[in-house]
Amino acid sequence: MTEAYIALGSNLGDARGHVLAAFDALSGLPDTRLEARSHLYLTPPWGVLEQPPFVNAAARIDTMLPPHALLDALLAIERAAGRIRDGERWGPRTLDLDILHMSGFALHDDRLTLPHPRIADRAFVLMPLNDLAPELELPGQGRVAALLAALDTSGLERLP
Ligand code: A4P
Ligand code: MG
Repeated sequence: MTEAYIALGSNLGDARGHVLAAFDALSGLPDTRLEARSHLYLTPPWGVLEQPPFVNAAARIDTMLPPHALLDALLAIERAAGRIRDGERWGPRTLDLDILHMSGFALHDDRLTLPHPRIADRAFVLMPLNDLAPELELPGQGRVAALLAALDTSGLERLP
């Protein structure tokens, strides 16, 4: 089994509902166990500012799936949630599932980069990840709690 961390995000339609449904979809993946889910956070848009706020969260799974098979499974969950890719980078989406880290894997090809290369500048990723793994050392980036401490988190709101 490989331990993996997944980032969940949505800012279209019932964003909270999309994220909660995505936790269920993760727990239904083959050869995979959903081990933990973070709190949900309401977060200001990052990158493209003219879009609705996001609901973000993180999950820890144990999986037998190799990285690219896990990516394919996550893309299928996104499609099932009605995700349409119109080519706009960082634009609004019903559901975004990114692999943040898979224990023991460092790789970079045209489909997948592990660990996810943009964790360190994103409070909306680090805040929920810190719920699950403050001591996690992300190869090449640093320890989760320390990365989070370096960012402004004033705009993030933990949802009940
Ligand atoms: N890909 C490569 N590495 C990975 C990985 N580790 N995990 C490839 C998942 N996918 C990976 O993804 C495009 C392709 O990246 C995938 O098909 C896969 O082959 P995408 O999600 O469509 O990418 P994108 O959105 O166009 O760009 P990017 O940089 O991945 O954007 P993000 O990171 O998805 O950011 N603000 C807030 N507050 N909360 C958010 O959740 N999200 C975004 C989108 C922008 N602003 C946000 C949020
Ligand atoms: Mg993505």
